Amino acid sequence: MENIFPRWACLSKCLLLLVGGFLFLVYLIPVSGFAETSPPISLVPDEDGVQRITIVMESYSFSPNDIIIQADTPVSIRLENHSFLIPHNFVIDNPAMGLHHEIEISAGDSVNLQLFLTTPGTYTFYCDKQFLFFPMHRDEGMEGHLEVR
Ligand SMILES: [Cu+2]
Repeated sequence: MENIFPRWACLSKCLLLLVGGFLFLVYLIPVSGFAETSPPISLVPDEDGVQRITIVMESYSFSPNDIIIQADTPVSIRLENHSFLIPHNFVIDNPAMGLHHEIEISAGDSVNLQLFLTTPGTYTFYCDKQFLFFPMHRDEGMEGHLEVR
């Protein structure tokens, strides 16, 4: 009678190696975005009165992540996820201002967000994605600020 267990043991080791290698490549190598802060960018409205900005999302950063906008002026934010395989989101949450957006952006995808902020102040945005036991993306550096003046 043939013993099938040694073959199964080999297969499970190969699987473990594949999954481990995948996690290592995707989650542990791209840590370059950690705690980096880009210089603040001041938005100027286009001819149609809309302030426009593109924010690039990578593992694990928003670029730019410090954006100064004008109050009482529409803002159009294009969110581009440049990550390989990793989904991100854009969360901006300020209940006192009635402001809450949580937008999912798949890897390689982009989404447009329209905002109209009337109250000056600093609004924090972040990505709250988390995979298994790994840290939340926000804690890896995916956090930024909209400063409304
Ligand atoms: Cu993320």
